[in-house]
This record gives sequence, C-alpha cells and structure tokens, in this order.
Amino acid sequence: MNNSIEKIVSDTINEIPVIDMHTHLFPDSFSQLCLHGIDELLTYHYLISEATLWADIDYQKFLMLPQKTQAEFVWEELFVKRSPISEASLGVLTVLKELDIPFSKDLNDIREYFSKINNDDYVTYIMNKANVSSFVMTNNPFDEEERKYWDQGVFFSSKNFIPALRVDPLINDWENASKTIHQDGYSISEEIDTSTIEETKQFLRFWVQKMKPVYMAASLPWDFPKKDYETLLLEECVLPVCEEYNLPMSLMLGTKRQLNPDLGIAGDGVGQTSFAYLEQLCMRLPEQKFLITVLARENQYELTVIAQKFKNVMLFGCWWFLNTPQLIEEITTMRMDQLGLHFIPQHSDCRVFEQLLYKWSHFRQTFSPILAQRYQRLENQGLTITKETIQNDVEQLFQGNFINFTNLSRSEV
Ligand code: RAT
Ligand code: ZN
Repeated sequence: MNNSIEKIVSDTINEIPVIDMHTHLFPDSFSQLCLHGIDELLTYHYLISEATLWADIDYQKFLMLPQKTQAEFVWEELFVKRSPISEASLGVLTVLKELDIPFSKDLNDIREYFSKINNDDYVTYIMNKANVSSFVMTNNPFDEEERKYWDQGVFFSSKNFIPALRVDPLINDWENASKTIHQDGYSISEEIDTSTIEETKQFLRFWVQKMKPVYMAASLPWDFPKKDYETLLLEECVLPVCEEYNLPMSLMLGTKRQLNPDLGIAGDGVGQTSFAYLEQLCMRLPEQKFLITVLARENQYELTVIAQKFKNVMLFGCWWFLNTPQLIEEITTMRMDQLGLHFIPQHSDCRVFEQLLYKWSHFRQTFSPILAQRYQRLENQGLTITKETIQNDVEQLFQGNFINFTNLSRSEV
C-alpha cells in the first residue's frame, strides 16, 4: 500500500468532525440525564452484562446495589482479576488514555483523577476532543424523568445538540403509551379508532413543535410487526405526522428486548428481522424518508440491497453488538461495495459523555485502512487521488449524507 495514501486518509478521517446521528446523550442542561465520569462508564450496560458472567450473583440484587458498588464490581471482574480485552472494556482504557489518566488497579485513584478535572464546559471539551461537531439525542416524551426538563423549558447552550423524537413506546407498548397520552389531556380510548388516531397525532404534533426534532425514531423488535395495531400506529399516526413536518423516520430493527429480563437494560438480545413489511413500506411511501439500521449480522446484506433499491432509504451505523472492529470492517466493506458513498457508516449510541472518546477513535482507526485500500485500488486504475478528493468523500460520509437526507442546513450543525 502506498504509504502516503494511508497517511492522508488517516489524517483526513481524524480531522473531519463527525455528526453523531444517534446517541443517548443529553447536554448539561438536562443535569441528571447528562452522564459522565468513571462510575457511569463502568456501569454501562454493555459492561454489566459482561462482568456479571463471572460471578455467582443474583442479577436483581446486583441491579439494586448503589452505582458505586456496581462500578467496583465491574472494575474488579473485568479490569483487575483479568485482562480487559473486550471492545467495551478496551473503550474504558481508551477514555483514560485520552484524558491522560494513568491506569491503576485501584479504582479510587482513577476516581480521584476524574474528580480533579476542572472544566467549565466539559461537554464541549469532550466533543472537541472526540472531534464530534454535533450529536443527535434520543428524546422520549413517554419518559417521566426526561419530560420534566421539557416541561421546565429546557435550555440548549448550543445548536449542536439535536433533538430526535423517540416513539417506540407508542408503537411497541400501546397499553402504557395510551395512559400517558390520556393523562396529557387527549381524549383517547384503548381501542384505536379514528378519533383516538386523531388525538394521538395531536399528541405527536405537540411534541414535534416542542422538541423540533430532526427525525422521529423507533427501535422495533426482530419480529415486528406482530400485531395489526402496531402497523396501524406507525402508518396512521407516526408517519402522517412525519409527512406533515417533513421528518425522516429512523427505524432500528432487530432487538429481542428482555431476552434475559433479570438483567434489566443489559438483558436485551438480537433476532433476525424479516424485511417483507419494511420493503413494501418503502415502496408504498416513496416520499417518506427512512433512516434504517439493523442489529443482526445476518441481516446486513439484505438491508444493504434494500438501501440500494430505494432512494428514500439511508442506511446507517454498526449498531450495539455490531460495534466491534471485526464486524465494522466486514459490514462497511460490503456497504462500500454495494452503495459506494451512499450510507452513514457509524453512529455512537453513547450514553456517557466520555464514551465519545473511544467510540469515535476506535471507529476511525478501523475505518481508515478500509477506505485507504479503496483509494489504492483507484490509483491502480490510474486515478489521481488528492487530499481534496478524500476530504470530499469523508465529509460526505461523516456529515453530508445525514445533512442532505434530513434537510438540516449546514449552519444548523
Ligand atoms: O445500543 C444501545 O445502547 C441499546 O441499549 C439501545 O439503546 C439502542 O441503541 C436503542 O436506541 O434502542
Ligand atoms: Zn440507541
């Protein structure tokens, strides 16, 4: 491989800021929901499910423990008793390195370093260090805690925190969602009749106007749609409101929620999605844009082909269990083969701020040789590859595809 291409690609990938188009992060004005620090990092659900494999503990009792104690358990099992070789554990080490915190087996040493970080605008500091220009949140109007902030009139210190209206409770859990909608003063019945549909749309319009989301989003289980009313809610309530406000719909497909319910949020699994319904939805609604990601490795090829057939589909991310170097390499190579530059290669799904530091640096590291190899092949065909060519392509992947697809204006990010 031509050394200079490898270097230019890796420099460019590191230089170009990314728009992180799906996270669970909140700016500091959402105080309790803006998570950071070592105890939050260690109690990330990816690490909890890994650490609890090692000890004979009762999951439910474990999840009742104070966060500090849970963090100590994870630290002990994954970082002290053995080497932290999984992607999520390596991530913690990358965070420490990026923050110049030396590794010590004594967790209190690390806690002390974190407590000494004195930065007025820590969120911006981390975003700059991770080279993330803006991030899309997950804003859930069915979440009691989050609603408090919206009710108080939440304040965004920067336009780089972009809301997204999350609606899966509506589609996946009508029983509870209908209670919230009812409590909010809309007159709905349990049966989804015409008037309930209209009132539910009013509820959604209210939240679109309040949150000003860049898209609506739902994570749907691997066996969706299971019941008729789920597609009714999606097609008669959610998508018509998307259409009114010209919003793309983001679909994250393939979770097997609560595969092990004792593990709480760490207990979700994966199942293979059948695309028949989705394919006809994309076909029937050519004006509705869909951002789509899918969790099962076995589904990646089929989804790539769907994304090649429909202009209204933008494929994104190597999600959750797929966010490992080996799978990113495999999936991204396939996507480039079939779609060229027409996809969004990654989103972070971060829940804790400092995770931006590892999720994006690990991704950039994996992505860089994959892209460099492409340019090498182009050069072998006689094309001249300049820094500008590479910048243009990486900008497309890291920002442009998302901006264009969602109609965000460049000045908004
Ligand atoms: O990747 C994750 O962290 C999962 O727990 C889910 O939150 C998933 O990303 C989702 O948005 O449903
Ligand atoms: Zn997520």
